[in-house]
Amino acid sequence: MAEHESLEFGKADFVLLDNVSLEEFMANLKLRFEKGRIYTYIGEVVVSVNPYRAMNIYGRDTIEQYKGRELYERPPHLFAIADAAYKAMKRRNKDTCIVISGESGAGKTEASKYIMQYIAAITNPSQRAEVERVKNMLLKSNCVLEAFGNAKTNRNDNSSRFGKYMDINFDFKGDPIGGHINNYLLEKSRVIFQQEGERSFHSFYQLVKGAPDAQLRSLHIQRDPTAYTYIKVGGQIKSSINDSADFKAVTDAMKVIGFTTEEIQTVYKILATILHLGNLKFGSDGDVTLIENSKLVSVLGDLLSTKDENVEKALLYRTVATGRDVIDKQHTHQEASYGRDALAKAIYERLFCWIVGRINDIIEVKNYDARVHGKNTVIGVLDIYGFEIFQNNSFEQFCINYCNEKLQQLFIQLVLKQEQEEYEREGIPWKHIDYFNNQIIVDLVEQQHKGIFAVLDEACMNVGKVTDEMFLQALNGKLAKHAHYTSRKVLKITHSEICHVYSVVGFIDKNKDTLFQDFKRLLYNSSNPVLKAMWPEGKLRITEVTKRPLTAATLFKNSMISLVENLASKEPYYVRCIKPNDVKSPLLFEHERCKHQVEYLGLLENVRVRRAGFANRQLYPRFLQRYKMISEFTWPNHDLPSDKEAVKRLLQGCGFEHDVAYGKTKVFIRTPRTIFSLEEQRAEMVKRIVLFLQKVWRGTL
Ligand code: AD9
Ligand code: MG
Repeated sequence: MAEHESLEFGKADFVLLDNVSLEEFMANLKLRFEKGRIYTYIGEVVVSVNPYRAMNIYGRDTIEQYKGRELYERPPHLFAIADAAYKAMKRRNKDTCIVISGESGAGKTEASKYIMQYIAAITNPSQRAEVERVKNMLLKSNCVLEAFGNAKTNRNDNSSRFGKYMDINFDFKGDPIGGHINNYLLEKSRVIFQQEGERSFHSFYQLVKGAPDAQLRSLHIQRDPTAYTYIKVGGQIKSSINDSADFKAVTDAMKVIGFTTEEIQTVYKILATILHLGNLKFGSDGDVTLIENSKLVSVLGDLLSTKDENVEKALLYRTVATGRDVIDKQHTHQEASYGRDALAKAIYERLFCWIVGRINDIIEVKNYDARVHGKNTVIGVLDIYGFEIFQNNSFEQFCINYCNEKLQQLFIQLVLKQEQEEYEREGIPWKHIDYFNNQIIVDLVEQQHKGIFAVLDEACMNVGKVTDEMFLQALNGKLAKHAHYTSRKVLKITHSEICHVYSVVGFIDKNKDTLFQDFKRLLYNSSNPVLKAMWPEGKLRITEVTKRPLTAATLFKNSMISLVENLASKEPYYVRCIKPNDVKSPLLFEHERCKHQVEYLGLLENVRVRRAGFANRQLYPRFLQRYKMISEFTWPNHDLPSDKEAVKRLLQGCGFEHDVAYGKTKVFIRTPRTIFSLEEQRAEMVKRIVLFLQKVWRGTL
């Protein structure tokens, strides 16, 4: 258990605390942060505190130190967890996943990148060109996704505004052969609006600041981000990020991944389209709605490769089917603005999903025949948007925070609940450890018929005009008695240490997420094949479109449920990130702030369960299969009445009796050191057996 680490740096594993109390936990966390030890274990869980400074602990030599080592042999590190997940996958042919959680700015995305770098660095020792190519594409995809999916918020200068789950596939040798990315609900409202002090997605500023003059000219864009309404709403154009250099890096990354020139050009045309849309102004002449700056219409026509009059018509009219008749209905001023904003959001979201889809096409596993090469296994890395509460929280925060509750529930299920249930099932003496089970909060949001999402969907189904206010009243009616729901003018959820407050303004609209059909047809009819391919549903005629699409909340809920199912089917490893302060300082450990996170992440309960529990457990036959050669009672076969008796005998012989417990079907081992020692003895015996056999073969015995 990292004994080589001196105690001056605190305890490397919280399980080793003298007393498991919040005070001791916090003192250890603080001491380690101040000494530059940002990682600490709780058994196999890594607790990480954002250092807010460059740390010299991710280089080649550090990677070498962790490669192939057991968790407790080296100081706590993300690399050790990555290695453990990799080893488990390789040794046992099991799919594993690494779940990274923590609030916004706590360091999840950085952690996910270090983990991927580590995996890339330790694989493909024979330098196969194809594997190198795959690894390079996997790493480069991060840079592209961050450009389009991340933005500066008031919590984090590089905040992920989408959830990302990436599978890396490995062949039987343990080398990466491909991957797949799932993305979750992009915060597309940011395309048209940002809170004060925030920015839109990096991609826009990168284009305006970094694109060569000729390219900007062809896009009709000026080199001045403040000229574009949509990306200056937050009043924050600058950031700690170098947009101009990033433009080049992202374009290069797209090329390396395998985007064609036409595709890359289309990507930038779409960004330019959005910037121009934001500047489009509507006016009216009597009853007629007009576009004031009509010059922009031809710019849009050019960028979208379609006729100007089609653009103008789609912006000002919508086609409505009344019985068998189809008529063009003119938008009011307000409807036209609404339509324009919906279009800007929709094309950005579609672009983002298309980018993910293209990356997936390119990185997906090809030419792998499982019958020849054996099963290909997977390590999944989950990096989502962290829990966040701003001055003003809307539908997006509600979804993001629900997603975090869902992941916390998975952690509870796998780490706190199942663990305790297993001891009870196996008949191991056990004193139950209490924890707050947030299932009730998850239910409050997602339950069928009664949950907040269900009430929202119901409100959106109503044919008449439903306002956000009416939705809130419906919630109050249905949930008034719920212990964790409070509401007056806002929607409020309280539990343990957390209180989420949301304004319901915009919920109905964002949930319905309507985009006039006319826009879909406009984009589908573009003569740019890349753009056209993004809008296949534009093919439908107005009379063919009848089915009501699923709401944003339902789509998100379904994707979260399947994400959690997927994670639960794999062997999970956890990284729990903590944000030490709100001012991005490397020196400040804000006690209350950190304590709060330790509490709601359930870390103390994690230590308690872990400490009272056992690091390792194995079915008796499996245990024997691996270690039987180290005992004369079990090698080559035992004659005891059961495998359980045989395992007892073996462990007694090794002197580990005090460190184990015998369940009904499994042996439980308390400390990793015992396993380590068993492994050493086994390796020694294997060596001896091999030598012995070699001598037999050579006839020298
Ligand atoms: V959010 O939920 O996407 O808003 P994250 O992903 O948890 O959030 P992120 O990884 O983006 O946070 O980290 C925020 C910032 O903290 C980074 O941009 C770095 O400046 C800083 N950071 C985080 N981890 C490290 C690290 N290991 N070393 C140095 C770090 N700096
Ligand atoms: Mg992030």
